[in-house]
Amino acid sequence: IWNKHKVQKFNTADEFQERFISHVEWTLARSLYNCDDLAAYQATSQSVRDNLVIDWNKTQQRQTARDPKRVYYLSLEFLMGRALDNALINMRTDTDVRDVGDTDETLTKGNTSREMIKNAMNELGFKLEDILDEEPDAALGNGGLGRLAACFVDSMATGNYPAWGYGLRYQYGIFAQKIINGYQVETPDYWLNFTNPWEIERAEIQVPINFYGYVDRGQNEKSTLEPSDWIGGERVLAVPYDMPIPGFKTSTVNNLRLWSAKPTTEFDFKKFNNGDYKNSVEEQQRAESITAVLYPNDNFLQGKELRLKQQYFWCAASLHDIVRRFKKGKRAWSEFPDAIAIQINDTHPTLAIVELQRILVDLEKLDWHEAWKIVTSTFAFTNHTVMQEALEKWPISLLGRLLPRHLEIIYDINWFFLQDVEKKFPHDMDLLSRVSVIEESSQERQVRMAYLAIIGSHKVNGVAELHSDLIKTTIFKDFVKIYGSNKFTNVTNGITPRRWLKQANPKLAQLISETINDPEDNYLLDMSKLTQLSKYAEDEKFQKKWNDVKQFNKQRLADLIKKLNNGVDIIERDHIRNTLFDIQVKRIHEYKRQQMNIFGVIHRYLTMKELLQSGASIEEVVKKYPRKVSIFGGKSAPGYYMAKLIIKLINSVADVVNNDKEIQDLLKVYFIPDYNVSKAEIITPASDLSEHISTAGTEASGTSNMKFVMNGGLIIGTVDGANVEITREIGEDNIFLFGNLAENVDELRYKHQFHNEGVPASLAKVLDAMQNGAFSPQNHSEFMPLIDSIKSHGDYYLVSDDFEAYISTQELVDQVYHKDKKEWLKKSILSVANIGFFSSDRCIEEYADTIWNAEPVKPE
Ligand code: 26V
Repeated sequence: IWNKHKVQKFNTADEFQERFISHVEWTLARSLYNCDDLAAYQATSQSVRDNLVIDWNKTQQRQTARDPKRVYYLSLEFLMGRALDNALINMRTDTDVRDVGDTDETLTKGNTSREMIKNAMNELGFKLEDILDEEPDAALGNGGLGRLAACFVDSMATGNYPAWGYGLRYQYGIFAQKIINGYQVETPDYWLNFTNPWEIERAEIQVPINFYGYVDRGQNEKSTLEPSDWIGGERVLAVPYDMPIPGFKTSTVNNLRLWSAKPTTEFDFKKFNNGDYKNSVEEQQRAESITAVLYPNDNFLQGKELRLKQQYFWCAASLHDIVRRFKKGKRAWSEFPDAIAIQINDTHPTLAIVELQRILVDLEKLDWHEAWKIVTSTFAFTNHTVMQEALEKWPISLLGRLLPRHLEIIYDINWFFLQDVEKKFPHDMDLLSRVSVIEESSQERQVRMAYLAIIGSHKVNGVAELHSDLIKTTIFKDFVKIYGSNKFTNVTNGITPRRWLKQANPKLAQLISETINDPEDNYLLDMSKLTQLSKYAEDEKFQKKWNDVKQFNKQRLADLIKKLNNGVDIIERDHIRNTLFDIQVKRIHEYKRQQMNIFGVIHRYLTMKELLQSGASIEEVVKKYPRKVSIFGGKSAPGYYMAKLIIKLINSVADVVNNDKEIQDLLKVYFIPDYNVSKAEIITPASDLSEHISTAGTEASGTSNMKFVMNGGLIIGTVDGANVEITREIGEDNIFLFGNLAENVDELRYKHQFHNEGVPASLAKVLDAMQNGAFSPQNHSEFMPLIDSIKSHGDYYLVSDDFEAYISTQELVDQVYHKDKKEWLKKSILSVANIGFFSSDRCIEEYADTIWNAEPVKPE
């Protein structure tokens, strides 16, 4: 009977329409006559989700049956963006796709379900593009780290790995950014407002999570190493919401499990009996605050209790889930690391290490050392930053109050670790205090989460070669001495070419598949196929097609900017073709040096003005400074004063430059408000040039650099993060590198501290103009903090050391772009041809082979 009534996928345009209408009428309880774009988006998503759920169930059954080693990717952030278009690209139908009007003879072969649905929607009176635009971004992340996790789940599904992501279902994602009078204003991102068709609530699963309370060691004073009872003081429930993650060209659909907090149905009877009904309910309601909001800091730590609560809530719920699944297999505990690999995305999930040790010792009664061996063989840790201010530390008092038993366990882990160190390096008290998990030097003792993560893992990796080398010689140097260097490794980041090429840049994807004769888009699974483009790099006909795609994408971005700019064009239509689009979009941070970029813009503006005032004609000016638009975008942490001031400066410069009649269309500046994943899909394909200009040694990898190159943009950048490997892959002729090297940064900073050498003339000119109120006529001192940070506070990010090289490299860019279009196009084509290495598929394979020891489970 079950077989007779088996649910089925829609496979044809006709079946899709039928499914769509039934969702409009049943799921949404509306009629076709009352179906706007939002409802159509929801009904389409529900329909597509139906197909995915069928494969999701099959995938999970297959994995249970074959019982392979499973991978769990723990990340506090998953910056997913929109799901529908991606699902349409990835979704598998059960039979060949039958499009609108197809006959047996014209039947479309292969996976063209996106086209089929587009046409089917058309027949129903909807435009797919408009429908897609109704979807809010799932913006459960800050920046690179969160987007990396999203690319990874895509690649893990595509590679058929039995892998789940675990995270939190924040009710509010990263704030929406408004720009008001040039200032960033944060507004809440209530993304679940119209319900989320991509999530499946598993209300039947409720994991109780405890906080506070005390440890009960029974009658006799036993050692903390013996099983102990933790009597929790506050209890909340963790409920999972699952999001299907479809792979590309495979029926594997993996799971992203996000936890949401809700009150227990237990009730404080004491309060209730005292007649305090209202308060006892209110206290329960507070449970929900745990998953209410994503912390909007990037690379910056604020030791907030609620953040630690989020971390434990999520680690405990995920570990409970993982252990429950393991126990169903009835295997010995010693086999746990053969069955499970857990990757922790930065130190945010480090409590999971402690929680597993607690489960094994306190609840499962394993011997301490036996348990610890299991724990350390299971976990691996990825570091994403060397910035001191981002390294997580938690005060002992806070951790001990919230998680009293976990603090004991941390002390014991540290005790055994330090004993091992003492054995290896006797009497080196300095070393012991340097590597201790407990930092004693600050006024309050703190737990150093990165050290705990290293000690509790069998592998530690950085995210680009330069970064992985750097952590071995700086922040984790002592641990290399203790463990040897094999424990430390590199896995260079990657990005998914499905979203960042096929979805974001359909025109380029089509040109590529035509050119390399790959109508089925297999190159998206094997990006080395792109090297076939090299032979067309100097082919004029091909260059023209390539250029046309870029023009189309620049026009698309110009349209978006016009919409955001109250319907006013920034660049005249006719000029888009010969205007260089220079883009820097990423979180606003002093280390990423958006300030250097805008100083460069000011420098260009002032020099152009000087030329004009000395009698030069527009034509003469254009020769030296061809048309250019400088586009910025990105969010600042709400409490990051300097970053917010940089945003204001960009907008103030835009005001002056864009309204300067004399300058005409030669130079424009625009700050795109509320930069997010769906905007990035429009912005990235439109760049001629993008900026990745962090102080050498500060940007661990960067991933937008890869996205821009994959879309045919050239890079101006420093010798930092993945720029180094991008250069190696695409060739140094095809990238504009400049600036000091990481190895010289310490020396330069030292120099600034003790010898005031002043700033180069080119930069002085810029800072003087700012100081004279050129961009803040109402308040001449508005931008003083930015000036002072360079002139008086040691120029920590070394803007003055790199500025002249930056300016002259920009001038080189201008010359190549405007004098030799063919040369430019050649560089662009060769860049795309050789960017294959940066597919996140390669990256996941490296993790699987060298860290997880996990194999794909292929659908038959
Ligand atoms: C750290 C913290 C500290 C506590 C408060 C909130 C918070 C939020 C995020 C972070 C993560 C900082 C590390 C990070 O995002 N690193 C970025 O990781 C990217 C992916 O590996 C990499 O491309 C970027 O270069 C790196 O900055």
